[in-house]
This record gives sequence, C-alpha cells and structure tokens, in this order.
Amino acid sequence: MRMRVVLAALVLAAVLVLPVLTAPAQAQSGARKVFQISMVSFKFTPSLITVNRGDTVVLQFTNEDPDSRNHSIASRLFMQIEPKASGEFRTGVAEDRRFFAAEPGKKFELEFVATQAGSFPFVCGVFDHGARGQSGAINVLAAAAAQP
Ligand SMILES: [Cu+2]
Repeated sequence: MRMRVVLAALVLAAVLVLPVLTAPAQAQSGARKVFQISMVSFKFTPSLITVNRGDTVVLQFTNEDPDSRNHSIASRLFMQIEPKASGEFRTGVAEDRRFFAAEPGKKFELEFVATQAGSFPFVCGVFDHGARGQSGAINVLAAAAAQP
C-alpha cells in the first residue's frame, strides 16, 4: 500500500517535472544558418534564402564577376535590422535600402537574427543590375522547425 503511494508520487513528480526540464530545449532560439552567395553579372547564386524565424543568418558574399563589375546586396530589411558586417565592402543607404557593395574578387559577410517572418526581397543596387535580374529574397518561415 505504502509502495503504491510512493510510486504514484514518483509518477506524479515525473509528469510535473519533465515538461519543465524539456521546455528550455524547445524554447531555445534558432539555429545558425550559413549561406555562401556568389555575385556575378547579373545574378546571385543562390538567390533564394530560406530560414526559420529566430535563426541567426550568416550570408557570405563573394564577388566572383569575371567581367570585373562591382555588385551589392541592397534591401529594406537591412533598414529594420542592421546586420553585423565584416570583410571588404562599402555600405550606405540608397532608395530606402541599405546596401553592402563589393569590388571584384572581394568578400564580405553579413550576420543578423531573423526576428520577423516574411519574404524580404533584395537586389543588386549597382546601376541596372536589379532590373537585369540580379535579385533574390530572404524567406523567413514563422513555424520553428523541429530539431531532429
Ligand atoms: Cu550587380
């Protein structure tokens, strides 16, 4: 009889304590997602970046243009979230978009946390490169992916 009470107490304790123990793992912030993006005339490869909300996004750009053109990434997203930038680049704001530009052969990296779900377009802000098809988007999915 006493044994049953102890067992019941243990089961009850397990039921009460386990969710508390596992909760922090589920609430953990997102993963770190690294993308290497090539810039040439006139495209980004890859041009579509998909992450989950809460992920830390690292975009590593290389201007690999054989025709020696400058290229940039320009986006309104970077007006809301200012990424941590490193490498060899020039930055500024034009047409309500913050841009990061690289000369041929140069590399730079942008890092930010995707705090907002949605699709955030970007273009190359150099001359008419965007109109020539040098564009893309960062898609931030609202649902957190289950960690395997
Ligand atoms: Cu360009």
